[in-house]
Amino acid sequence: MKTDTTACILCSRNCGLAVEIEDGKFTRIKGDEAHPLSKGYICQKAARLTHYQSHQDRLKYPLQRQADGSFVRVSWDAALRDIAQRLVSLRSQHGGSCFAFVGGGGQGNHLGGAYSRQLLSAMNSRYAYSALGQEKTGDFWVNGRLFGRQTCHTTEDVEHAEYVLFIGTNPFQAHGIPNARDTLRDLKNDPARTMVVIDPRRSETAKLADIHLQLRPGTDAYLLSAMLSIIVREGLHDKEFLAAHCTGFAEVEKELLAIPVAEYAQRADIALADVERVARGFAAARSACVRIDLGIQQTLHTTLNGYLEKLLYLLTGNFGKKGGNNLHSFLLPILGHTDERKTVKGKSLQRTAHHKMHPIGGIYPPNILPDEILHSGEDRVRAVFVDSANPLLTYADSQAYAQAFQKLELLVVVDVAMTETARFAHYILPASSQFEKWEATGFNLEFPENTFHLRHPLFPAPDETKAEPEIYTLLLELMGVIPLRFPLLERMAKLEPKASAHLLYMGALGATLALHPQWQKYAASIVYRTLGKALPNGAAAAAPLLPLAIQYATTHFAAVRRAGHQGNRLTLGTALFRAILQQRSGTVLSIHEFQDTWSLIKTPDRKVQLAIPEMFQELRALQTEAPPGAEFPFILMAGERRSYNANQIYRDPSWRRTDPHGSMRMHPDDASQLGLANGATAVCTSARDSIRVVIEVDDSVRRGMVTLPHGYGMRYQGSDPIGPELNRLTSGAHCDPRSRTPFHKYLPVHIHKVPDVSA
Ligand SMILES: Nc1nc2c(c(=O)[nH]1)N[C@H]1C(S)=C(S)[C@@H](COP(=O)(O)OP(=O)(O)OC[C@H]3O[C@@H](n4cnc5c(=O)[nH]c(N)nc54)[C@H](O)[C@@H]3O)O[C@H]1N2
Ligand SMILES: Nc1nc2c(c(=O)[nH]1)N[C@H]1C(S)=C(S)[C@@H](COP(=O)(O)OP(=O)(O)OC[C@H]3O[C@@H](n4cnc5c(=O)[nH]c(N)nc54)[C@H](O)[C@@H]3O)O[C@H]1N2
Ligand code: SF4
Ligand SMILES: [Mo]
Repeated sequence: MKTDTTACILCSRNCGLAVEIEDGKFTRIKGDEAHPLSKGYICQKAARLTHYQSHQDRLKYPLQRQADGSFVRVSWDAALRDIAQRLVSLRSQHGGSCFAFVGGGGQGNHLGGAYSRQLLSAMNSRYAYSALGQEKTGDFWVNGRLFGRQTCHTTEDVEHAEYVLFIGTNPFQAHGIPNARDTLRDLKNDPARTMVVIDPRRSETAKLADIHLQLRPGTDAYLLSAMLSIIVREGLHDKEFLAAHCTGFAEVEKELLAIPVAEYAQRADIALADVERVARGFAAARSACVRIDLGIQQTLHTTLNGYLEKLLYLLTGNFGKKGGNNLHSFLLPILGHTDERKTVKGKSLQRTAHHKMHPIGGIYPPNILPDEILHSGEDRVRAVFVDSANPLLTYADSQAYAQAFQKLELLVVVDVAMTETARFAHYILPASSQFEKWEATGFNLEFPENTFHLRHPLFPAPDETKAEPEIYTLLLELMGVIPLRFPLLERMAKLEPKASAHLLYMGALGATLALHPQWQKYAASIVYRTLGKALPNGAAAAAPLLPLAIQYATTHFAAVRRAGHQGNRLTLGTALFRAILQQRSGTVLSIHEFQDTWSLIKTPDRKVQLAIPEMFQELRALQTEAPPGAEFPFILMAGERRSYNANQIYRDPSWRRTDPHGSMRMHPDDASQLGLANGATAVCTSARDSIRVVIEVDDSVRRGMVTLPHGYGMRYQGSDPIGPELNRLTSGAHCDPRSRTPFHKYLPVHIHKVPDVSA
């Protein structure tokens, strides 16, 4: 038996874990007290990680699909050579935009993304599609306008705020905030602090709240704009803050004063007095912050919701301060900046061939990908790599995805498991699990103290599995975009790092890339093959963290020093890199001061640009928007976070202690009207398709609203789908027109009782 440390890979919190291992298996999993952020905290899902590490769907060998749909085992060499050759030939025949990359990292594995991203460069394509493009890109778009860059991402100081507003998020189940259940309990138990939840369901979080505004689904834009209007009408905005740190307030104020507050409160089905109470309470608090998630990001007015939510803390001066919302630093560059109005060297950003859609934060929206493959134009997408994602179950419109993936000339899936998506692939490449390789998450979203956890392998990589850094580097070599050897860099890498502080290596790397600028995009694989080989304990995959740590330490010099790392302007980054390599429970990267928010902002004058004309237009359009029609009697929240779902990461259904069917929650009055009792089977029909569901009568949902969990529908060991195949019901077109993120939380449906066969 050995004990070791690692982190949970099931959600963006990546809590530190202390594990016991025997015979190559986890025998005990608990929170790691030494983890600088989670400090021993975990939720019920982490203790079941054995179900991720070892299960019957794990892939062992590269597989190639045969004409009859079956798969045969092939060698890595044969698979990668054929893939490389087909990619090169597609690129020369059709140009790089025939290639798209999907995924590139789940909840805990972003180190591989530094390598897989290089394949887009090798293909001369920008088409990076990922799950972020179906939830967060509307938010990133707004950040770009307000703060100057889409990489300016905000966090919320829930632990210290006097007044906390949770809008469209259920942290008790979904987490997303530090040590969620402890943090929520602290909030609840402190009479001096107020917790408000805006959610159409009396969620587990709402049950702990001081105030719950149980609004009508999809009406957040009405409710939030009414709150903002009350704030400016009553002069509750922070005039000093606005004058010092923002531009454009006068224009925003004019728009907000035009809002018919009482009418909008009614539209959201919230008593005006309650709207006023929350608006006034939030504005008056000494510190207040807003935490949001899918409840406003995957429903009507996605992008506008993101704007209004941010105006709440900006107009009240709760930005750049303790207990407010703040910008934060990133170590791994998981987001880019792609302003659709700008041109690069006279050309506008690469828009897609069919939908003419631009990327946001460097990411294209999965809602459009099937059309980009299926259209008949010469410039359609013909080859796709899927890595760390299961789009056949998780992206809108499963049928369209199935049809599109069948049409591809080349589909390669890199995964640890035989997934629903992998079944469509020409090649399936088996990845080592996240406990069998060096890994890390780029979800370092904290401020003022930010952390990073480089995880070391706990188990040897089994069978023929390989880690992504090796897979993608081999591919680049076979495609001929990088050479096999870098003699100078290899020599420099071997120098004792303590004496040279890696600086000689970095100098040689800089010189090599200056001499061969065409290799710059492949720096990750180059440092992996050279510096990587010289790193202790086989940590080659971590090599790209050296240049990233240097960059981080240069940008956040004082904050990195404040976290206890020692060095001067030249050596601090290499010291940070060594700390990351050595500290097995995670490293505090930086400790900022709240006023540093103003150095993280990227507008030329370091002021927040409050006025966004496109958002004013959407705000005005609310006034004339028709209320929803009556053809579909129910609004389905398609994708709820519960105790026993974790995206598509666990496949073996025996991990669940409850809710084996992933049942549909329905209000008792609705259930009795339809003649449905607990456990009854019903058919749920959207404009797209129908699925069978099992009913769970539950008075936490509003009347007219039903919910189904996200993260079911797997065919474990080739079984029938287990639980709802949710995205058979959704469609690509049901989405925000600006960001193209789906309205999964607002899916109009019919529900019918399945006639009792025995009757
Ligand atoms: N247990 C578990 N935890 C997870 C995951 C998981 O699969 N399982 N997945 C992780 C991932 S990838 C993500 S992105 C996060 C998502 O985390 P959350 O967004 O917090 O979780 P959801 O349950 O999808 O939705 C949040 C809430 O939105 C509410 N809602 C629905 N419609 C509306 C509306 O119109 N307005 C408002 N204001 N609220 C609405 C729902 O009732 C629900 O309580 O969770 C992460 N954590
Ligand atoms: N209708 C509806 N659809 C939704 C949602 C919803 O609420 N409603 N939620 C959406 C959200 S917010 C998200 S984030 C997405 C999530 O959906 P996806 O982006 O598809 O991600 P996961 O479900 O996490 O799937 C992760 C895949 O990575 C594989 N994997 C695990 N470890 C490794 C590894 O080390 N290497 C490789 N190569 N693969 C690995 C797993 O086996 C799994 O197949 O789903 C979205 N889909
Ligand atoms: S699922 Fe999320 S909150 Fe729960 S232990 Fe894992 S990382 Fe922590
Ligand atoms: Mo997500």
